[in-house]
Amino acid sequence: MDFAFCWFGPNDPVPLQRFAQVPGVRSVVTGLEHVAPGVAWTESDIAARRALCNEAGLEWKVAEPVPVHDSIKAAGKDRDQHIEAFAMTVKRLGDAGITTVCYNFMPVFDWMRTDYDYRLEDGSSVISYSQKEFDALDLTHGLPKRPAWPRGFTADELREISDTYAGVTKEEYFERFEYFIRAITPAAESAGVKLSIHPDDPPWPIFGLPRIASTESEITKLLAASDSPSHGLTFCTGSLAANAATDVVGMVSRVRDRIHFTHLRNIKHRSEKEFHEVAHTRSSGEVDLVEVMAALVEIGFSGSVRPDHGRMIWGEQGKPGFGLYDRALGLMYLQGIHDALTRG
Ligand code: CS2
Ligand code: MN
Repeated sequence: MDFAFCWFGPNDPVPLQRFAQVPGVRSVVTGLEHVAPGVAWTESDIAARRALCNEAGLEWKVAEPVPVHDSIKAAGKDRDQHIEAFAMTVKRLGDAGITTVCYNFMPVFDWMRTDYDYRLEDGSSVISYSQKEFDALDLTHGLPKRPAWPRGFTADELREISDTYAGVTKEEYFERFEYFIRAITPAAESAGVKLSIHPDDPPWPIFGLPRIASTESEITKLLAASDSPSHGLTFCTGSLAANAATDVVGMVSRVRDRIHFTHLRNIKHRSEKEFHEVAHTRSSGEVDLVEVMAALVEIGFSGSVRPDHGRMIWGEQGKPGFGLYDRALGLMYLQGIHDALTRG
């Protein structure tokens, strides 16, 4: 297993070199956040980012996020040209030695929370989602930018989005995914790149838009859309566990070799659709990462592991969910479990 951090590029408050000082970390997960969705990443941009990683003594193994243009998700008339651009990005990443591409197929809105500074008893700050807070959002003046969103949305844009998706059923949206994955897997296979779809976060529809990667059965259906070996899953324990009905540990052995990449993090529910992030340890929350790691070892998972979201602790300021200190604590915990399980 390869233990890594994600880094949001030169604008990330955490200098890349810090990750290299965490024992056992030899690789980094990163993406070209400055390139607009739908524009093919250039060889020179990819080479420049890889050089930054190598200068810090780290290997760039997983590209994340590689955005899927909204026109592909909305089945727009120019979706084929955007699929072509995505294929070009995949090819160029493969040529540069990057072996995994993590993307998501959530319409319009990337992962979302309703509180980005929720305080725990220990005084640390985490990101939290509450359906009550979500339902109370005043959309009359649009929505301001949130972490992971490229921008905010005006009220007119929100109306346009809901018109675009009015009446689009989950089945229809699934067919759009099918169209995309079947078009893109040949390029991924010839580039030697594993595509890794990230589950919905949170794992239910927001703003009335269809979501198709929220439950184990939906993800099983998505994975069956193509039997290409390049089509697989980013096993994100926090996103999956936010739906309390999901048996996250058992799902590892059922999804098995379709797991191309893992995000191992922990959450805690306050009610059915209210949850917040917690430290990675078993006693901190509901996700038993000891059992998840044991299941990953059992299936022989050999891909990359990243600690995904952490708390903001010791007064650190940074991108909500992506502070250095608690992700480093989490990664050491995960490596400790792995070492203990594989010591024989
Ligand atoms: C995270 C995301 O939602 C999640 O579980 O993995 O924050 C992800 O890191 C971002 O969307 C970037 O890919
Ligand atoms: Mn994740």
